[in-house]
Amino acid sequence: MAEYDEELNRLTIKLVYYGPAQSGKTTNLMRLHDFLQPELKGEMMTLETHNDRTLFFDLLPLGFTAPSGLLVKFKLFTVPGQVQHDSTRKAVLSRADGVVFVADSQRSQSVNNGESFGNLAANAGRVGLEFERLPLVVQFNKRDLPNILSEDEVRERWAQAPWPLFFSAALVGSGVVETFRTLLTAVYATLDERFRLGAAHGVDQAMFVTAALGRESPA
Ligand SMILES: Nc1nc2c(ncn2[C@@H]2O[C@H](COP(=O)(O)OP(=O)(O)O)[C@@H](O)[C@H]2O)c(=O)[nH]1
Ligand SMILES: [Mg+2]
Repeated sequence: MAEYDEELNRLTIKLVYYGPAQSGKTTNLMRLHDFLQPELKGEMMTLETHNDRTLFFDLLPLGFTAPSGLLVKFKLFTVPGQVQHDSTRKAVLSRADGVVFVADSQRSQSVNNGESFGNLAANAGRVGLEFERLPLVVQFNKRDLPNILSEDEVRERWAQAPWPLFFSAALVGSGVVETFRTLLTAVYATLDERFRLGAAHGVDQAMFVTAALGRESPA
């Protein structure tokens, strides 16, 4: 639920990277941060929790001004993946406008992926998000490693799922921007419904995505 500040005519959009411990959430955020031009991003910040960290940064810290005058900003977060940090995960997930679920492609991690995805669905409910309507992109990371599920296996397992699926190697930056761009596209659709971004504010999907990413990025 994006935060709309009427006085400042400002919309702040919250995007969250969720997933099991060590799947590459932090690496995604760092690569994305590297990719963005300096004027588009705030500093990478961390909130320390016992033996893990929540990372976040502001995207468009000065905001993007829509033709209507509406100011649009983004905040990007990662959650700590360890099972014991559930209260932090809930707090970070609260009021999220969109989520990237980062799964670890290694065969050994299948159970952890499944548990974490279940935890996402449960916590979405607990913080009052309607999981079925939450803009979500699923990313299978660490494609560079041996002993990973094949793309066909992943596609087969997720065949019934409605969410876009990406394959990435965040360590070397592959798939990171593509995943994020698709999330922005999904988030635009729900925000357009709620805040009439197109009709009332003159912001179409392409303008929204380009404002956040700052430039055309590799396909
Ligand atoms: N081989 C490989 N390692 C990765 C990849 N992405 C992340 N890692 C490594 O996996 C470990 C955990 O990554 P991190 O981003 O901290 O995971 P997080 O717990 O989900 O935030 C680190 O050592 C990363 O360098 C990847 O695509 N390939
Ligand atoms: Mg992390």
